[in-house]
Amino acid sequence: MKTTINITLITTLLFSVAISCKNQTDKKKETEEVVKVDYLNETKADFDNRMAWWRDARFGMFIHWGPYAVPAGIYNGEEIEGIGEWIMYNAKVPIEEYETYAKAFDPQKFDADQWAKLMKYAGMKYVVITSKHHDGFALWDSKVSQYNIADFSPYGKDILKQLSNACKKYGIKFGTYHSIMDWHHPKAQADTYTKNREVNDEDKEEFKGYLEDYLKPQLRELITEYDTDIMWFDGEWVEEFTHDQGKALYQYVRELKPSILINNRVDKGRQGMQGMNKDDADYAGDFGTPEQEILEGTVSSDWESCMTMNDTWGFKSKDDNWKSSTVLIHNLIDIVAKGGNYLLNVGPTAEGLIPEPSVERLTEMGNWLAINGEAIYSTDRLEQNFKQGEDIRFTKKKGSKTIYAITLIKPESVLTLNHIKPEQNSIIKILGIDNNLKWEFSKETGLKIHVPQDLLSTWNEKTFAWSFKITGKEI
Ligand code: FHN
Repeated sequence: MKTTINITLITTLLFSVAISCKNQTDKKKETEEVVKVDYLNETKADFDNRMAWWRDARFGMFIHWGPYAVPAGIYNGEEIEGIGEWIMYNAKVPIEEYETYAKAFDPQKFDADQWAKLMKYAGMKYVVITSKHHDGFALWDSKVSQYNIADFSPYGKDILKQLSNACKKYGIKFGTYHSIMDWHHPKAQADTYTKNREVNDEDKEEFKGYLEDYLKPQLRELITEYDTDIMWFDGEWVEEFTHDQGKALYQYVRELKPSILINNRVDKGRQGMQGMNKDDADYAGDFGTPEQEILEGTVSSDWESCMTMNDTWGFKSKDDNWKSSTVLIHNLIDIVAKGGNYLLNVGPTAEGLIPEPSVERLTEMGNWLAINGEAIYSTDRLEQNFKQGEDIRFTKKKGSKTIYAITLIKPESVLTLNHIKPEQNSIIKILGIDNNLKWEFSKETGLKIHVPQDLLSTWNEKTFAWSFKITGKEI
């Protein structure tokens, strides 16, 4: 009898413990569900903290690379107008035929370490590479689709894995460009890109399936397996994609990695190539994306100007219209003086080489930044005046009284600055030149800096710009 009572007692006890554990688990689960973070309503402090490294970085490399580098702008013996990565659309290449380019894409000369070293030397602090462009081809070993560099191409290896590892080695943040539009996927734009036909309700319904069962699982792979720091969306303009889907996509990506940065092309707010969000709704995205242009003036939100070095993002064998190093360096200075970032593109060849003209320009940008980087990195724009005339730009070192006046042309023997009042004992120098320059200031005549003739005579075609370092304040 005693034994029976004990067993009953123990069973009752275990049962009540089980019930109480279940209640706690349910409560915990319920609490967890209640705690779900709304990343679309982040505090300013959390946002500033998350954006801090990107704002300090100022300069990154954009890479457009994929099977479009194989035709390199030529189709059926003819040069196809337009940007290289759009050849599938512009030449109305049937999917099966375009897949032959993917089958031929075998970049044996690709060297991730060499690319990361070039970024480092050029002074680029982050990279954004096409994980999947509009053609739908994945540059990583995706388990979601066989249409990728590891399974579909003879190359057979994971490009993104190699590059993300190399970037880590050199301290460069790794980001991916991912197209929402997809000319290869049957539930996306595979059947419209050649016909430009009207999008109907069935297309919109199918597109939801593509988003949930294809796009999001591939994003999960990229964010969880490649430790992506930036998700740079594009192709958001397709009619099937909605503002609500954009906000949900932003939330989804942030839940996967709360610290990740996401551009404004995750949603539908972008005002075309000008790149900044309309302010007539709660559009998602951490920064605006002017494309092939620089904002005229300054704005209160974060922005990054993305540009090509020639006229195409993806490699075109016949595009030799390269911007000079002077133009590229002056673009960087102008963008940073206005409080933006510069995302400068390279379009590697099908063999895996960054074109020599790009390497030359990036090397000269690196040479300039090795001397003048302190006037670019971790700087803010001045409150009132980002420039004086057309040939002087200003930046200010974060959290200090150091101001840089950057002259884009060789200055006169007396450089007059109208908006800077130096501290009484301020030493004024040109970065990279150790001479303390003579100067005087008055409210009437402003700041006059004397540049000796022997310094002026050192200015040459590879000087590009001088940064005058001043301790003082904007007036
Ligand atoms: O259609 C794309 C284009 O191929 C390229 O990727 C640029 C660079 O951001 N974005 C779109 C054009 O606005």
